[in-house]
Amino acid sequence: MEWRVAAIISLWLIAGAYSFPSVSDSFENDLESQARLFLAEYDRQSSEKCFNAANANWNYATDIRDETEKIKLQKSLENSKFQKEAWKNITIQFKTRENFQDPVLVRTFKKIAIIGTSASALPEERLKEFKQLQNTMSKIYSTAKTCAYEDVTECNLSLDPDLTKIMKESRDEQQLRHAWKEWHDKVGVPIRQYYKPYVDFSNEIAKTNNFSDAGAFWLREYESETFKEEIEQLWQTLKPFYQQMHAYVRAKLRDTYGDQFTEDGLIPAHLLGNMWAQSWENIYSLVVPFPEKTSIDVTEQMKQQGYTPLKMFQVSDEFFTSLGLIPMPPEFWKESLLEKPNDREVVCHASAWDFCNRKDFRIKQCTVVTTEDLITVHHEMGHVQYYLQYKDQPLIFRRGANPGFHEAVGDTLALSVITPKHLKEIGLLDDSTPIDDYETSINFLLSMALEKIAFLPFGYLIDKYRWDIFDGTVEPSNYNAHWWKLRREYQGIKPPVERSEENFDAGAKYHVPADVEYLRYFVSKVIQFQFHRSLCLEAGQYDPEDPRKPLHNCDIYRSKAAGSKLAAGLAMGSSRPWPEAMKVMTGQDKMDASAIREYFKPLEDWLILQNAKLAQPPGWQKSTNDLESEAHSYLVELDQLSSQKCYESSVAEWAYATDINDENEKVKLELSLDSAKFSKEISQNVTATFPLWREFKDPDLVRKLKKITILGAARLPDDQFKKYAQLETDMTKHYSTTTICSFKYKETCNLSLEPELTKIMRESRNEEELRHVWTEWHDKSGGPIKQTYKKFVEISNQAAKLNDFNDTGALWLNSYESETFKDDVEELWQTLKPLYQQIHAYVRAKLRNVYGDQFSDDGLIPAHLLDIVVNAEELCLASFLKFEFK
Ligand code: KAW
Ligand code: ZN
Repeated sequence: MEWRVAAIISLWLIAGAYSFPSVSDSFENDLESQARLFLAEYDRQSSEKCFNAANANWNYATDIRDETEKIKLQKSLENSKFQKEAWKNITIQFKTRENFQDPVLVRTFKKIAIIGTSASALPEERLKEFKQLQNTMSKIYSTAKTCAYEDVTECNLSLDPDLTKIMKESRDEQQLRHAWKEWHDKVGVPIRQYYKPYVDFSNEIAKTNNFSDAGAFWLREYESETFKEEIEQLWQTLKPFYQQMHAYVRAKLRDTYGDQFTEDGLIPAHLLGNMWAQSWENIYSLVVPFPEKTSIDVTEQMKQQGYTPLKMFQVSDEFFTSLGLIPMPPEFWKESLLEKPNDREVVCHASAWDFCNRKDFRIKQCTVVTTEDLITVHHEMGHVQYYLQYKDQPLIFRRGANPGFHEAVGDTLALSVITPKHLKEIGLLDDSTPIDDYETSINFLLSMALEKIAFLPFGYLIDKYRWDIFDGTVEPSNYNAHWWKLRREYQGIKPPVERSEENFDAGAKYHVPADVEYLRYFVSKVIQFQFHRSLCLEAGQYDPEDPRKPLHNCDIYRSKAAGSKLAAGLAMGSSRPWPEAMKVMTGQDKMDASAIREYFKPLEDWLILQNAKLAQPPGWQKSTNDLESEAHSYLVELDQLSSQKCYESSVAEWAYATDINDENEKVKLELSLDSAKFSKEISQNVTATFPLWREFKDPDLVRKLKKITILGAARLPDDQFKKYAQLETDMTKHYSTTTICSFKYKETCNLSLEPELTKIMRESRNEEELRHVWTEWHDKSGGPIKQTYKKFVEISNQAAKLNDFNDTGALWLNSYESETFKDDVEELWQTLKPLYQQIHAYVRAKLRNVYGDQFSDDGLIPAHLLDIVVNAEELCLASFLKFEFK
């Protein structure tokens, strides 16, 4: 093989500043082995660029200055430029790469191609602009200072540790409110102006990579077309539990802060022990179920025992190695930054670093000696363990199986570390403390749920929010409103002070200005329990059949079996799609909430009971705004459905009106009953879903809803409505089918109103004939329906009353939407009456000429002389029966 390599290397393709082996013609038939050589060289050069960029980035993040920022930018651009050249080379040399036999090669190229394009998507100048923009936002976040509550002229408080400590420890509502507002105003507001340009840049890059927007670009890392739906499904499964937690915590907070804060069921965001209300373990002492029993807050113990940040990392390292995992290398201990320095600005948000040389791995964390940070230490150590496990993979596969995996490693181990059993073992809980009773378990599980379950909606909504922004669903003018819409809807929390579109509260969370995808933490929270369950089974620490070995008590400490199972999955890096790595670690190839549910089962049961006892209904009110937009969408959907129904009934009515027969009548009646049921259902739906619709701000919406809720006869109970419709049909049918006998030919008895009688009324001047026709018609058409009509009036008044009207007349008048309509019509009549009387007098005089004066002695004109047989009853009924939705 040696000569081949030599041949290729001698044929370097010089492209731009970087050189890659080029494809020689003579090797055309062996493109795949050339691809391998190419990749080896790519890996070497790429690692070097990656190292330089990481190094410069580290120097900046641990010492924020203009000088370090400049170098960081420069090295990052150099790396991008390199990736761009690599990508160009690939597209030229390996056009057929998707058809390679070796699936590893195909996967490798697919990954390089995406990374390469992302770097090269923008021209160098624009890329620089984008990176500067990202840096500007992150710097605002990392260097922000706020003013103290006690002394507003003291303005050097940082997030870490000052504000974090206040949010965690203070129980003074005013002070918490102040800290919350300071942080959100000092960080969110200045970041806001950069966010829209950032969104545009991100989308542009995504589009050049053939993704619809930056949200879709992020989701690619999960390699599943249905990932979003799977996440939603998981959330729906876990939501009831979250709502129970929420209800319980809310009730407890009322004991501390009074009920005035939570009347609407929402919890103000500043009372949950955390700046973002993302996890709630810091208010454990306010919500502890059994205060007299053991709790696992070991902060005091750690302090008493003289724990330092370094010691916390050593304890963590010892846990990892007890499983047979890889110890942190000497470079780690030498170069990591484990405490906040006080002589310079640093990026305090914790992170774990891979310097791409298989040697340097570091953590940067402004560690404080608390239980919370002990967990974070394990979290960060998990990242480094992953790095160490996959360090022998090619660079392109040195990533998590998916981003959620990377976040889950340390947390999985921490699930063992934090058990009371383990804390005893490492001397952080007094050996004599009883821990095996029910109350202690509930205390423990609640403290875990405050961290894990409370986090879920937050872990989901941050990216839901950004997906909505990236795909254009949310405009810049709605950035903050949308943030709070989701915070309210998913977390059931609200801002402690008034917010507006000046603010950009999402920007006050690290990952938003730092451009870090966040769904990974939601994924991690679910899969870490799957990992835990599998490792616990492996360690023999958990037995689903044995109540003495519940999942939440499991500690995998010192289990080499568990360690090697974990390592096997981690060592794969991203060389295979994540379900395969998951299969190796858990035997499952899907995300699944059953492990997390099982872990917390005793607590969930306890909470349901407790909330019932405390009469705490889980859930919270939605805001009028949210409800209004829901109502809008509902109406759009309804419009389609109703149009369809309306069409069907019209067809049936038409068929009947143009061919009165029993079959058509039956169909018409059925459809009208169906329509009535439908209207009733909708109306009930509206009042149930939007009980306060009358208070909506959009008048058009209120008008539509009002029309929907007035139902007319449809509001009658089904059997009554059937009767009503039958009466109405009987009457109109009788009217339409009445015939009378002829005046001249007594045996001819099939004269209909139209055309025969109408013609006679119009054309005949024979008073006797006219009188015959008039009398016959009225007797035959009107007479027999008198009883029916009486019933009809009763039932129709009953319907009117069900609609809150006095009678059918009032219901009819309602469609004129005027309180004074009756009076207005009366006034019109009074105005027109003199004219009518003039015409009346004139016509009467003329009719006397035709029929003689004896008919109008009293000034009245006999009705049969006026061609007015047709009345409007039919029309009235038709319009009365119509249901309008719009
Ligand atoms: C959390 C996680 C575990 C335990 C408790 C927790 N509480 C809250 C979280 C979620 C989240 C948060 O604080 O909101 N946690 C973090 O951000 C920890 C920091 C990190 O380790 O996840 C870090 C974030 C980061 C990403 C990219 C650039 C800079 C910082 N992620 C990494 O260091 C990392 C390392 C390897 C691969 C992927 C990410
Ligand atoms: Zn992390």
